[in-house]
Amino acid sequence: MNAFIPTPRFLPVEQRKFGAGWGRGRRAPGRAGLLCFGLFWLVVGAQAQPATPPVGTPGLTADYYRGYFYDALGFFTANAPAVSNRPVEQLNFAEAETDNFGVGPVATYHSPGNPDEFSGRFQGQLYVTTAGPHTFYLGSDDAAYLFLDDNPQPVASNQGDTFPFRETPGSYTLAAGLHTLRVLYGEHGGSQGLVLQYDGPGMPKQLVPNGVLYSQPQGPIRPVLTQFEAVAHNQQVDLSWATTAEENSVAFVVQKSTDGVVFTELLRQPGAAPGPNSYAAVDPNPANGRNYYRLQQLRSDRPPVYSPIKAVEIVPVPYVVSVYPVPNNGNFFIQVQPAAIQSGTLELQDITGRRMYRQRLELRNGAAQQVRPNLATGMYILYFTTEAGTLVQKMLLGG
Ligand SMILES: [Ca+2]
Ligand SMILES: [Ca+2]
Repeated sequence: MNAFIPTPRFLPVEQRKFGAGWGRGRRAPGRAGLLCFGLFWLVVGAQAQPATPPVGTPGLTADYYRGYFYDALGFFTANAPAVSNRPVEQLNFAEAETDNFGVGPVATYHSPGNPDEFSGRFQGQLYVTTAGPHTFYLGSDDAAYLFLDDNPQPVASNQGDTFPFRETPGSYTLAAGLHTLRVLYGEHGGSQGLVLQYDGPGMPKQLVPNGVLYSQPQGPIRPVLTQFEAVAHNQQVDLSWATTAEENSVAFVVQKSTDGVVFTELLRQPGAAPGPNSYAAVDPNPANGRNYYRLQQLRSDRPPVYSPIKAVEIVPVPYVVSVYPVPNNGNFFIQVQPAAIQSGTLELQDITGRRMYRQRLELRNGAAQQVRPNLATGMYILYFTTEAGTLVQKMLLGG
């Protein structure tokens, strides 16, 4: 926790000019202008409106096949799947000796909880919220191949069937927007697993979340979440997100974490169908160091959908009290960092320890405050006390 901020606070925007809050702006088709919601500014531009494509369905679809594919990619077109178009939220089949894929008798050899010799094809589209280099981490037992954008070269692959669960990274630079994604996989014998993680601009390594996966393998769709950003600003974190479509959207919950694993609710904002919408919020009290944020969309038609996790570094500001100028004409300035310290008490004693002057100072977000004690020229002892501590120093007034 930031020791200089006494209590966490989340006040609606209108209650506190620089406090926490949330806001939403709605883009109306064909309108241009500037909308302002207190802290939150949204510039909207006129856009051509093409025929409306359907709202994307989160997750991927899986086709499961009898038999092991032995790294022959033509296996998936030469054979008919035994199970088609099964919804899969994300590729998170941790290695196990149980039937973690739920394939049952699709496996050539299966006893309850021990399937061997099956293959799988997982397809859909990946929405990239922030353009730039990404690294995909393909973990599998046995072989697996990841393809993006229908490129015949895999971004990452684990070939063969002689290794235990193995993770292979592959780098790929992606434009913002939708990209086709296909993973080909097979389990020969023993345990089996398949996990797809990634990292990218502002994103720590994480499971590819269901909020950026869409189960339609091709064709135009309207993605739900198109942007989620968390940016450090004056020891606070500015959060913003945008949607193009919001059917069945009950609420957005901003969740935060200091370890990237355990998330707690920071605030929630009702969703607003049909979209598009833009939202913004502020975390006024992030911890020093790394803070993680993600968005949970609560929906009336299905389990929650999650955004990618964004990481923000808060660099602590050292406690500094500046008293100047030296020499002075009897008046002087006090300035305090970090700016979150809002007030302090000044006392001037003469050299015998008698209190000669006392004043409470409002520090106004780090701005220098002038002090006019109107005392005789001479040496004094200055005491300045804030929530962060007490400064004691000799001070020559009017010297
Ligand atoms: Ca097995
Ligand atoms: Ca295996």
